[in-house]
Amino acid sequence: MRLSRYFLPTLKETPNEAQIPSHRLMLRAGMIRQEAAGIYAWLPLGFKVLRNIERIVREEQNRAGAVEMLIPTIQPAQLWRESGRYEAYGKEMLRITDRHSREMLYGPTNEEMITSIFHSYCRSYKDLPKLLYHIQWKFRDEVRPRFGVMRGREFLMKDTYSFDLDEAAARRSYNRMFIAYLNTFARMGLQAVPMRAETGPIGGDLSHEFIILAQTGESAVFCHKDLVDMAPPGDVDFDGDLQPLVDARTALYAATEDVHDEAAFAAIPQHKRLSARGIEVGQVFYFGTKYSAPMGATVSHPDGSEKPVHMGSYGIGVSRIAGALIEAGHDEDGIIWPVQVAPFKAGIINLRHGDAATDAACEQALAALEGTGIETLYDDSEDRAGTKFSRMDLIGLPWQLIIGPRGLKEGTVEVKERATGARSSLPLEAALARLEAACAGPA
Ligand code: 5CA
Repeated sequence: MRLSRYFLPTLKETPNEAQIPSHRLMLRAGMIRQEAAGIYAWLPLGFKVLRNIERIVREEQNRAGAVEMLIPTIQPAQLWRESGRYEAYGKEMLRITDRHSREMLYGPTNEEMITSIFHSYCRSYKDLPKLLYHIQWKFRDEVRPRFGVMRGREFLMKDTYSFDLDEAAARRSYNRMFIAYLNTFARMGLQAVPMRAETGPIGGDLSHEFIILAQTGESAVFCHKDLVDMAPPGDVDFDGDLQPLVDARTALYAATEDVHDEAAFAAIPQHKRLSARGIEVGQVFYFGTKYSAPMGATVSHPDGSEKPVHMGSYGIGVSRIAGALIEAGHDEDGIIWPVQVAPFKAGIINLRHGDAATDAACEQALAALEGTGIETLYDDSEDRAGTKFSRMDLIGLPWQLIIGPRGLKEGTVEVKERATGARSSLPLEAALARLEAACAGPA
């Protein structure tokens, strides 16, 4: 992609409404634009990141045995009256009236609708278990939308719902998601710690939040330090017994502020106690029959009895992760994307636009990189070198290829790794091979 054709409206000034680095950098790097409080347009660079996050989330859901579908954003209020949540949800719910005066709402979550869909088709233990998900926009009229996409009013969520015969089976579904979440966040280069959490308006008595430690996080959290260095489960058999893997993580103390137990925390050896702030990137819930009982979503058991199906729900804040990744990866010059989610894996800087040899070498590099599937942004603008350097650092592409007449005379170009700032001069062919090797491998 040539910058001259792209749409990358970067800002020189730091917008003063932004209080945390990720919000500032997303605005400055031309990733998002605020359209109303807590509502953002995703500009091309931001949208690419969002799609990359979504792809990793989807692949890991599919690997864990969940099945993707898509349900609407607008729902009839009637469904929520059946579960008893219509009034209970309060002002956070955006209520809409259509031309026929029918009460509708913009879904803040989807337990009711998925329960209704499930029950229209599945009536027997033979239909179980089911694990269904979608990736869809939500709306919550938050009291204090802030920190950009971290706490938006409109935001993109992956929500999965499990349907099982009884509590024991429902816990197996819970475990699947628990393990899938650890792998999902690890693939994005994030270390997420599962912590016991409050269930809030979703309900139930078993819940974990997945927390990324960050000074700017909204939640106060407390945990055993060993959890922070634990390796992700990796390639596991999702049909096997996942309980030991879950137990290894839940045996150590970890809780969010709302359910924090001072005495249990004090029992951890002092040097292993971690009291920190964190960003909640996902949450899993087991709530049994909270929705299925009032909504009459029963299934027949092998003994002929009819009982409400046992359910859980499992959310990931897809759009919030874009911000969380920046909180976890930036420096004073800008964003530092991990290769797996980077909007482009490489950027080419042309140091002398109009110089025939430099232009030709840049074109050759662009064709070669894109030919091997490495998405590349070529800064072919007439801006001065300093502007190009700072823009490329700001948008945080993992690799930069810097090409100019002086180097070319000596037969070299420069490769810069954004994360470390390390630069090396080498012939173009060798530089391309280096980038191909660095960007290859499992994304
Ligand atoms: N139905 C359940 C699970 S599917 C549910 O709604 N869970 S939730 O309320 O915890 O939301 C799931 C995830 O969405 C959260 O972990 C968080 O990462 C993200 N999220 C929640 N509210 C917002 C918000 N206002 N802005 C951005 N992301 C949000």
